[in-house]
Amino acid sequence: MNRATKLAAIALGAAAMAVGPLAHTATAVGGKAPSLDGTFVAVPGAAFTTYGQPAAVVSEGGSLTFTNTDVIHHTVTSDALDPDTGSPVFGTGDDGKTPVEFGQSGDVSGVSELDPGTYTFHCDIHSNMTGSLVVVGSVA
Ligand SMILES: [Cu+2]
Repeated sequence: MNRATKLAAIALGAAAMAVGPLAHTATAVGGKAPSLDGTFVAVPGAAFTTYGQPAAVVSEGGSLTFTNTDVIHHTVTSDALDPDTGSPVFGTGDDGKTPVEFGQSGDVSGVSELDPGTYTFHCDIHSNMTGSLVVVGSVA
């Protein structure tokens, strides 16, 4: 290895070290998925198939809005019930099973209180409508 090659190799090594931590940071930021909160949609014909998307994804502490673009009303209602109140752990409206009229949107209450994990839900009116809510924790 001549002197020029040796210098080039050293420079390459330094460049790799400089890029390494930056790339790692970019990956970590991307992996955090910080802005998953959003909307879960029921599409036209949902009552006869499913909600039209299999899962809603929110970040821990985030919120979820249910948008009903079907032609009849639906709820998002957790399968799990609060052992103290007997009410859904999360769902549309204050009682967790308030129908969202077609063409309307409604908040899904209780979502911000959930620990990271996967939770199943259904439509309180159409039991064939089922879906999952994935709550993603932050990557420390
Ligand atoms: Cu429904």
